[in-house]
Amino acid sequence: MTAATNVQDAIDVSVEGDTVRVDAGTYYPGAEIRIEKSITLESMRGAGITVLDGQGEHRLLYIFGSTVDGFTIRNGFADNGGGIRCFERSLVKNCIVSFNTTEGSGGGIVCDTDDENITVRNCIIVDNLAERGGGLAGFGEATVENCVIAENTATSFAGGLYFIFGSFNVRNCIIWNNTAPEYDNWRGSSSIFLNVCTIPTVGENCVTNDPMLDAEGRLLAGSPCIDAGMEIAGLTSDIEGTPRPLDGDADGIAQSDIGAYEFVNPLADSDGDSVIDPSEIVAGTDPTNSNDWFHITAQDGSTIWFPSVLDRLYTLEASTNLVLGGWYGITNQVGSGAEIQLTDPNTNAAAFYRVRVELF
Ligand SMILES: [Ca+2]
Ligand SMILES: [Ca+2]
Ligand SMILES: [Ca+2]
Ligand SMILES: [Ca+2]
Repeated sequence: MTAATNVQDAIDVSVEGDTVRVDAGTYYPGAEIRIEKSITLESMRGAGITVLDGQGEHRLLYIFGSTVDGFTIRNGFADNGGGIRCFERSLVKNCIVSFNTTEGSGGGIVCDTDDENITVRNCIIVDNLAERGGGLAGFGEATVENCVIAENTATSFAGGLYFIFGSFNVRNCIIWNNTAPEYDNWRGSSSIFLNVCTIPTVGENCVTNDPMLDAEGRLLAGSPCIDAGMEIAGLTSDIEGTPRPLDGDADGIAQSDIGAYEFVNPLADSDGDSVIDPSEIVAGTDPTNSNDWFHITAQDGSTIWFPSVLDRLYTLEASTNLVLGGWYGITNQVGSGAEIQLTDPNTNAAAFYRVRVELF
């Protein structure tokens, strides 16, 4: 899809169980996008480069019973839920929700349900504005997990998070540096808070020290949120798709982080397969699975085979003398997700081969 109006058109012609995929780009839908059936709306390239912009004129998403995955939702405006209004059986994940405004509740997101099956997961919710609940507000019940809710403002109370009635599960979230005349970060006494980083302290395993976030909401080295989260069934990756849990403090024990991004320690080998986490992430292998690492799978003379993933460049290199060193590039190919076969056309001299993989 390339044209903004096509997002709603594609949703309208989809049927239950479909996935509507949106290419990278900035879209100005011109009106609220409505999804009122069980489909998934997902970006192909992630929230960083796939933007829905309301230009300060309308809400971006009204969702009922559907999944939204991987968008930046910004500059929305509405009476409640400036960026997103979601109802039961909705899942919002891997989104960046920013610069949305409401004169009511929930500057970024409002959750509106009587039963606990709205989930907001791995989202960065920052710089939103409301009268109550600058970042997120909820009526009823929902789960908010591994989100960063920071730098939001409310003009009345609850700058970050506000639960109006009912009970919310809040876990592995950072609720920090929000502002309001009353209750800067959160208000919602009947909710269950587990492994949250906020002040004042609340629930179990609360972290009240500065989470040490960078401008994008990532954890900086030394953050008290690294390896301080609880493990949540089915939550096995972060906002960018980096697998969880990783051993962020390199103490030999992998544990999920609090927040939307899993911290990658430059020295850690979380799964013990002898390939460090940053190298596995570059190669596109799973740093939480010791049976998965990048390697050549077959060789026949000067031809070698190996699996590939998207957005990587694979270069076949050769050396004729391992003692004296000197590797030189033979040929390369961009990953497709399928197995790649590369051949050294010079079959005259005996050679050693290796494959270099880098982000492309
Ligand atoms: Ca650890
Ligand atoms: Ca971790
Ligand atoms: Ca490893
Ligand atoms: Ca691995």
